[in-house]
Amino acid sequence: MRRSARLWCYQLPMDSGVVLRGRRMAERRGYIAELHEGKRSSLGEIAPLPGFSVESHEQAGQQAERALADWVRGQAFVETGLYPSVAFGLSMAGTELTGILPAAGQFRTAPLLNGETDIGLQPAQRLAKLKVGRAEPWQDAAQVNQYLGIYPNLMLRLDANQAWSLVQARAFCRAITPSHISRITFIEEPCQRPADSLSFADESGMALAWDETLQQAVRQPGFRLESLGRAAAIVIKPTLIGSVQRCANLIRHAQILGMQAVISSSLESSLGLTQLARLSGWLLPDSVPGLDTLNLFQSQLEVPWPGSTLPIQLLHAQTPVWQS
Ligand code: OSB
Ligand code: MG
Repeated sequence: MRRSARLWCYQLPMDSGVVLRGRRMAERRGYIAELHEGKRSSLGEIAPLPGFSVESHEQAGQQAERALADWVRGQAFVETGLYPSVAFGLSMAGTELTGILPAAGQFRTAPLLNGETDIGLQPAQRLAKLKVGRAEPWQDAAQVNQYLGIYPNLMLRLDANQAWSLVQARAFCRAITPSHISRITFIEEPCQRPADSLSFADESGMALAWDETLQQAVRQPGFRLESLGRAAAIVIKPTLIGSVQRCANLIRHAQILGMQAVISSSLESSLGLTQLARLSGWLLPDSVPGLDTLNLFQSQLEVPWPGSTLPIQLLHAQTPVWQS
């Protein structure tokens, strides 16, 4: 069947308050790969996340062009040697093209709380996510206590982004109302050092999730999930991990080890985010993904997120940066 492909480049303005690893992010840049084969077509997002991805925007674009040119000439996508963001975007477009990726998805995600306890949450909300580690540990704990006190059915995922020493993590835990500990489904990366996070989880009884530690460890050749040490969960950011196949293998491995897996956003546009919701619904039908990042943008891209009222920027309003 006849193949053709295009590569688009997008730039989306972000909300003024988006800060990532201490850097303000005024806009998000990335690429969209478009595949055509016979009558079918599909899209995939390639958007390295500055400060998190090893590859730059430019490196990802150049590699994507080469891989797409090979694909148009009849080769299959080979993920070895591809940057994670490129492997993810191309394999996503591939699974959509062949109809493997179901159209239905898990669009119910864990909402990111913004620290104002009086707003937003429906009384029926059962799961939300709260960032900690930015204020003093006792202040974070007070906020957790407040949310769990106000919403008796709420469970919380916490994310400290490796902010604490073991001493600070202990101070946080001491200030949590003891009966609330079991309503923290997990805390992502409490400590600067993974070994301290493991000690903290052991002594506090709080369930631990790897995020940064996992994204970094998968880059080592011969990586094995067991080597990370016992945690209750792993957070998988496919743009930082790689192909759909690699994410699926990781999920299967986590399940064998009795770990929960959660698919999460790397600030993809609405196009990539809706595909992540479909990927999560497909590979993890019982899991709520961490995809509540659309509202950090001022507009969507091409594919709307169900129910979102943000304006939609269309790909075809631009010209592709490459085609074949
Ligand atoms: O800290 O987990 C993070 C998004 C981009 C970069 C880093 C992070 C995130 C998220 C995504 O928090 C949302 C989620 O995981 O629920
Ligand atoms: Mg995290």
